[in-house]
Amino acid sequence: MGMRDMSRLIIISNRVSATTSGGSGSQGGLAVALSAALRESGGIWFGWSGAETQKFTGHINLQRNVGVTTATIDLEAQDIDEYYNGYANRTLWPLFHFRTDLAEYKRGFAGGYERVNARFADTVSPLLEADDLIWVNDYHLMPLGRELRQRGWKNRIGFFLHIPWPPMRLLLSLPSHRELVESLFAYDVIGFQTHDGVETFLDYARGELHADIGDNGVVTHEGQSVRVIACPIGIDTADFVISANGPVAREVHRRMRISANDRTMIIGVDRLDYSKGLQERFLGYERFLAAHPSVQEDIFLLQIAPPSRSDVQSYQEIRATLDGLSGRINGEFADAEWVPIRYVNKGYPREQLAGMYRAARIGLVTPLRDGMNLVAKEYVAAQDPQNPGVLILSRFAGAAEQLTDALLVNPHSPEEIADALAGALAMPLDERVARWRAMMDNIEQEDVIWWRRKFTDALSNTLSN
Ligand code: GDG
Repeated sequence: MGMRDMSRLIIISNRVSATTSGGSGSQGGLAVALSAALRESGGIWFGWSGAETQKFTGHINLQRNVGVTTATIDLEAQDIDEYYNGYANRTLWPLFHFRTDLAEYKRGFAGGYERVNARFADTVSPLLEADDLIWVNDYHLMPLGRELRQRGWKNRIGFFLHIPWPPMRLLLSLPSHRELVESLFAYDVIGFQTHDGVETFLDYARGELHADIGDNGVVTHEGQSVRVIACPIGIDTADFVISANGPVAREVHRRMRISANDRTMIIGVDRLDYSKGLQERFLGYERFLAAHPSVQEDIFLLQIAPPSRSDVQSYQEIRATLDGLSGRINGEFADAEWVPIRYVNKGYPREQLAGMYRAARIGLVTPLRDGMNLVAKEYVAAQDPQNPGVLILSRFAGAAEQLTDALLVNPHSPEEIADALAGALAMPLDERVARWRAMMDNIEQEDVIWWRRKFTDALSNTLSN
């Protein structure tokens, strides 16, 4: 049992969150989830500081904040370019989100990815002890388990993928797909967000590697076995409910109500990323406005979209597209006292966000592909149980496997989004409460602590490679 056998937990991810108290700024889902997970368990969180150094030295910056020890390294400009902006965010991210049109395949990127994974293994090794449980996170670090094995580590090492696993035929377009997938067999456990992720991985293991698929998700390839599990990430639900009822959230809620002027608010909150379906969301909302002239001025959409990965061209392009589209829709429908879309390119502290979720009658979450999507869960957790709002959720978010009582839509269809908006606005209180309760049951049970336990239990219960 993970925590009970007193093994230290070592979490390794690309970035280590600066604040581990969930305090401020716009932390990504991974950061929020891992700080909550580490708070109870002790151990170390290792990763890149986010800073650039002239020459890579492997110097480790150790810090203790709020019960969590973090260990960070700085990377060189070329590392950041090839590993982070390159292979991670211009090759793997688009490919794993089914965007082969945006994926760039450059040997320099692949080389930088290998180099930085080796650097991670070299620098984390002195911090490791023989019975640590090692938990590697996300697509930036897939070969890290193999690198650690090559340095002699016999620990139990697990890998969790936060993003979708792509269908075999898409993955085949990656020049080094086989080497990348084979490197995963260095792990003892691989966790995916969804059953769909597990099945898609097994398709590749069967179809391309001719691996042996045994009981209990154990896959064997060339003498190496790895256990594959579905382990959906959750939020720190109790903490989020407290935030949503706290003084900051209440004040934001009150101010939002005044500024809404009795209008019904729809909310979207996403990193500015092409996978989040923002363009399709705006078009679906536009379709709704055009089809329902009489309710137009009774509603508005607040879209919060803090920019991310702005060094990558496709992110500059999606930003320009959304600037144009929101401007066009606002120009077309607005009048002197109302704009249909409040489009905001900045982040808010978590407590304020909780108040905004609560002030919104509809949560509109329409990614084209998403590993999980924590915003959907946060929106539900923030609602007033007596008068909850409605979640509209993409079928292609991992969260749709659990939140089956959301209004599920195909985000590619503006008509489906428009219909769901009409259905949500008309939904009677008893149906809203029933759907919310069913979703909240799941979000309470399968929270971030459940996720951590499920993964670390699976890892500590395997025999090491
Ligand atoms: C990846 C996977 C998976 C956003 N704006 C603000 C803000 N946020 C927070 C949200 C939420 C997080 O960022 C975003 O998490 P998501 O899950 O929605 O999406 P990704 O960043 O793409 O995360 C995803 C996740 O990893 C975890 O496994 O679910 O599928 O893509 O927590 O609240 N937070 C604050 N201000 C903002 O303006 N404070």
